[in-house]
Amino acid sequence: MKIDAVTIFPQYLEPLQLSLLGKAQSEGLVEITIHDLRSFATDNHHSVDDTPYGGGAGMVMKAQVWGEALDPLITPDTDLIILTPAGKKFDQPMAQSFARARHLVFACGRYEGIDDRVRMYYSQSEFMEQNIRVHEVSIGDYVLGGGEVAAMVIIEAVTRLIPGVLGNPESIVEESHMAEGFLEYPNFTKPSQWRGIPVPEILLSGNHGEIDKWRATQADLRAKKNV
Ligand code: 6GU
Repeated sequence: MKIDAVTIFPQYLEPLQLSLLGKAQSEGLVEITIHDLRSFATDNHHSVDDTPYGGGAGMVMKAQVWGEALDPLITPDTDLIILTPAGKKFDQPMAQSFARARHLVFACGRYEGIDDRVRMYYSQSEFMEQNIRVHEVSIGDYVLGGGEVAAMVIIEAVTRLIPGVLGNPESIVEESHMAEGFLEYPNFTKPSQWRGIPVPEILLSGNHGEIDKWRATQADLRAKKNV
């Protein structure tokens, strides 16, 4: 999978080169490229934002700059992901769907967001006909300073679903069975007593039928408690 991310803070996305993703990149499973939006600004001050039409607080990121940055990245069969708190809520089924993509482009907005004509432009039929899809995505009901951290969340959730990226594909199969709701049962490892607290006896029984039932009940209780 190819991933491009466009941001005014390229250093913010540097952790993507570490750990699991660093390894996946050196193995050629994923290729992540970070782009500095400001390098596409053409005016003397390299400005990327301006005041909103209609007035109001904050600044809006300029369509021209985004267009220059995105045009070379948006090729046939690409999913453009615009990060915005107003987007569709990211979840595990969305991660599974993005994990099947060939090419993801992340547009990390700052300030009050990106001029909406960027979304409108790349949503036009000529792009649709080239299998270019535009998604506005949020990672939850709270407001971040920008889309960078949200892009990292999505990239981590998506890339670990790509075959070969995660060491243990069994845990992925288990997760996809839980795709809806997605809350796990509690886990324990040795020792069987820790600070006076024992591991639930059923887990030591070796009765896998009963263990599966107990785990399903526990996952259910957890899901209800966290609503
Ligand atoms: Cl994608 N962006 C911003 N700025 N805030 C958010 C978000 C995205 N998702 C949740 N909050």
